[in-house]
Amino acid sequence: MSFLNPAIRLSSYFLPLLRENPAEAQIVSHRLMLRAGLVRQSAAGIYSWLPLGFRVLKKIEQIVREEQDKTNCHELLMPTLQPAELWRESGRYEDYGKEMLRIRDRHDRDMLYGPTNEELITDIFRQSVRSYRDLPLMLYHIQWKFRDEVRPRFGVMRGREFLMKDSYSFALDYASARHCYNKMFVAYLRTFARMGLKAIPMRAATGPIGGDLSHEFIILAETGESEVFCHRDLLKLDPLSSGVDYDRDLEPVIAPYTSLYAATDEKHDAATCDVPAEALLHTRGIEVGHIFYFGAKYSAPMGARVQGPKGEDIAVEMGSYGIGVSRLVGAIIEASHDEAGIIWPAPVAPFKVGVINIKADDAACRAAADGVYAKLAAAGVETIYDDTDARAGAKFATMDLIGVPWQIAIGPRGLKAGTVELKSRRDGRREEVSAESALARMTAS
Ligand code: 5CA
Repeated sequence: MSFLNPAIRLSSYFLPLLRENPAEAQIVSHRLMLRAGLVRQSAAGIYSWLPLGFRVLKKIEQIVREEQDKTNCHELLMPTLQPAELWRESGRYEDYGKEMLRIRDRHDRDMLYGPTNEELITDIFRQSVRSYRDLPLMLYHIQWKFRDEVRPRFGVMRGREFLMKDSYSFALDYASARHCYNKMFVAYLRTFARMGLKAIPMRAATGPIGGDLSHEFIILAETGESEVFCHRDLLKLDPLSSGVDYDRDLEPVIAPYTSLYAATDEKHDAATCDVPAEALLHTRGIEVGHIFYFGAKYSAPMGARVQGPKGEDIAVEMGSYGIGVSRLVGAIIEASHDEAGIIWPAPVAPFKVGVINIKADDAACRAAADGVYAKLAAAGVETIYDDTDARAGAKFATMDLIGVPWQIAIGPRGLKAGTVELKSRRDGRREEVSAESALARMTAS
């Protein structure tokens, strides 16, 4: 069930489409996001999410949330603005450099727009958790971040303001911390697979987050910003082929992934790469997630300590785990489009069905189309109904552009024969079927 308005008439919707390709867009996802009325830029790397884009963003967010919740990671919400003091405690305030947007409030206090939340969550943890009995603990939020990137580009792919899901784990010892890491590893595989993406976990550099163990989750794409090396067989694995029990040892679950070579260019080492030339993929990709284990990097300087079973004082072992929620919208389009527009995978599609009245000025067609729309709406099928008086060709082009998985077109010829046209956006297949059978198909799953 979705909380999004299930049924929309295009005549009263806000869907500002662009007929021409916007000059500023260098990659297809950016072009299509602007053309299909998903986003509008308000400043370099900062975007408003228009109604259609907002729906997709919320769908992605919900899949991310469901898979996090299954790992027993708990959702909270931290603010976007953070006090500089916390970052002085960890030593990152100066280190973070120009990417951090620094703000001074009216009392001359140094603040910042959070680029990530390790310090803030560690502060929340240390105020309340004192005993090993409360560990392990995993918390996450889905919140806007700001990084003053030197070169924001490719639309929402490399934005300055962007939506991230970030989780944080607190554990008593290394083994428990690794279990948290493995949980997130598996949850990420499942999350991206549910969106129709093949995300490959790769050994990666840790950058300003720190630590010495991290994996980036990468979607292969020529337009991606990361250069990657990996074994072809990784593409054959299906994370959804079996269920998962997060309380069990997860090493056997991640082994099929970690035992095959996969590394981003910073970690790639031709000397240790054991992949035969014909099985090695050397290509580019989009980083949609990144998980880190960094031990006591924040807990030690910030005093996030608990009492162990023998009364000893222990700095907790931490990890953090990010997903680029807004970047995923672009990444999914890069992976799924054609020359006519976006092809949404069903689980993230803004609507399931587009209803088209082919002959706007025909009373019988209008009545039939209204009827189909009303039934879909009543059944709670997410539907967008093109009830405008645009030409049929323009209506089909709009539905193709916005990428709704199914189209039901109602016209005079079909009405006579007692049929509507049901089209699948993904393979372009058209079928003449009765309105009842089209409705039954759309409400079935
Ligand atoms: N604190 C850690 C994990 S919570 C962290 O910040 N990791 S990160 O830097 O790798 O970011 C997590 C994810 O956010 C990335 O994998 C990427 O998908 C997304 N992301 C990072 N920078 C941007 C950006 N400028 N625009 C859009 N998405 C971004």
